[in-house]
Amino acid sequence: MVSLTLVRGDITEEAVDAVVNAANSSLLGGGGVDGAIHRGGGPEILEQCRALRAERYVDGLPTGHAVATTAGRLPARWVVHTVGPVWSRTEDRSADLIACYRESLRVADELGARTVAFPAISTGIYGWPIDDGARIAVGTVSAAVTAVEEVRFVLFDEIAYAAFETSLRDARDR
Ligand code: AR6
Repeated sequence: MVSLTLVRGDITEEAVDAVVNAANSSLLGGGGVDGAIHRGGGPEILEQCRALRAERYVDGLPTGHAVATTAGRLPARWVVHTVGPVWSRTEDRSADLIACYRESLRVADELGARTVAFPAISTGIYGWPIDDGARIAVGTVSAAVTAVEEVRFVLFDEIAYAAFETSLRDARDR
């Protein structure tokens, strides 16, 4: 069973096998986690993203899918880019958010990664409420069938950290 841990901090500093990027479908960078990963990892990540766009994802990486590149100068070995759904008040897009966690772990398995760091996908610029985002993240990763041994959720602020702590407690009590 995969062990789940919580860390408060910046995901680009995690020395894990794979860090997951909350990307957008262009794969060409952005703000939040995406901006930090490209800034910290350097141009090699963007080069591989451009190649993926040219060869495999001409129309962009679809929401809920995941793909790996080098981690460039980051302490991790790989970056797994996934595209979270934009929060909608009128439409339930949680299947896409679940898919992000599952697909990222599937790609991590293909790479042979044993330790993976996730941000709280979609809960920043994409507006997903943090309590629900945390519940989906913890529920999906705890139920995953994977060779990954440790998943570290790296939370940027106290509110996100507290939301993940609550979800983890609820999952353990169940
Ligand atoms: N380390 C860990 N967590 C972080 C970091 C960091 N360095 N920076 C932000 N967070 P976001 P999204 C938290 O906006 O909502 C980009 O422009 C943040 O507080 O990075 O999936 C992409 O290109 C929040 O809780 O991702 C897309 O266009 C969580 O990470 C779009 O944003 C996710 O916030 C994706 O939006």
